Amino acid sequence: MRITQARVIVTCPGRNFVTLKIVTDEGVTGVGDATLNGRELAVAAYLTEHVVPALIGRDPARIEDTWQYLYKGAYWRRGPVTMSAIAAVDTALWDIKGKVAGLPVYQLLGGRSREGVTVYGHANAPDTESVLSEISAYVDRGYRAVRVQTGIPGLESTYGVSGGTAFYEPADAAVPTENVWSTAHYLEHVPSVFARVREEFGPTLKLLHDVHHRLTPIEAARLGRSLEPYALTWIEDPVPAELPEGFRLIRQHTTTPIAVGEVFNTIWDCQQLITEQLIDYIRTTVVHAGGITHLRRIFDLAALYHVRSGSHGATDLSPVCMAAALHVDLAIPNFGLQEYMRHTDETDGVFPHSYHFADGYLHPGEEPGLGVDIDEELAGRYPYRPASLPVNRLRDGTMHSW
Ligand code: CS2
Ligand code: MG
Repeated sequence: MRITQARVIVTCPGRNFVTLKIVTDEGVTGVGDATLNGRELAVAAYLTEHVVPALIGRDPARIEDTWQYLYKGAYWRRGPVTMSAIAAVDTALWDIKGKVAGLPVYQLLGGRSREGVTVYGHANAPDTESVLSEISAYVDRGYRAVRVQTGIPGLESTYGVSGGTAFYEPADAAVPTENVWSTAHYLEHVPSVFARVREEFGPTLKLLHDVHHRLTPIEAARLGRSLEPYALTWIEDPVPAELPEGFRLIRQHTTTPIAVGEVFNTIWDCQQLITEQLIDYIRTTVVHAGGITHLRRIFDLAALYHVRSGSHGATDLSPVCMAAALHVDLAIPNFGLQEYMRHTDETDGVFPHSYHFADGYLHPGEEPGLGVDIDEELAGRYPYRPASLPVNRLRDGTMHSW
């Protein structure tokens, strides 16, 4: 079998997605997600100009060799653009391998290690009282874990709180929207949210919270300690993750578990955090961390250090990524949680898939391969629309992490 074509498909069914479709001379095709929120065309160009020409004529069965070729052969290694492009190729080749074998990909990864993939949804609302009904809606749908984000009194907007729609999409303008942030207002408010949520829902519902890179280590230590009475499953991205040593300071002060990794692209990005046990969950995902092949390496390293998976699964990761993630989630021994921000009907129409939600679990389905595809005719009806993630400033205008 040989690769004869690889199409880079950019579509915007409500938000932008980049998909790679690899075609072989025996008619078997595979798909991979290459979406990088706000930088979609950079990955599309990298694929079109620097990857696709080298794929034509290759044996699609050689997944590892192709990964090594694209990684070591690039010279300029790592980074979100390069690794998202490699991820798309890798994911599509696993899709093809499953179809050729007549097996769902999770069977190629060692088979089922659990009955289903426990997912968490996003409850978000402008204030504490209104977030309670959002949480109830997830509990009523059978979710066992819920991420909780609310507005911050005194701030016009904050991360994770949508304008009243169920689908939170932060890339809301071609030129970045400017948000304003106050750590003092945030640290003052968040503990009261979880005190109220625990009062309403009791001690066992898994609760998560995304700090979204906005604190210093000592501020994160204060937040973690203030949330200890509410036993969160994790606080996520407490600080910008460029300084692994900073997490030692957080660990010295609090037992609140930490989840990090959605912005990481390789095992080297998270190696120190894992081997020093500075985190409890690693959130790397198929589309941004080099595909199924590399993600398994990260999770295998994590398993040696009691670190569990908690893969990113926002709406800006396409159903192709979600499908691939579920096959990995089902098979690995150290699965923790899978984020699942449901896509819109428009998006689901472009990406028909076999994964489905039942009794609090997502199931990838039993179709050979990944169980997902792209309807290229329908995708063609949704042209790309420039959209950037916001930027964040402090009240005095100082640039801050968004
Ligand atoms: C967030 C994301 O889902 C999460 O945990 O961090 O919504 C993130 O902000 C977006 O994926 C960025 O595109
Ligand atoms: Mg996050």
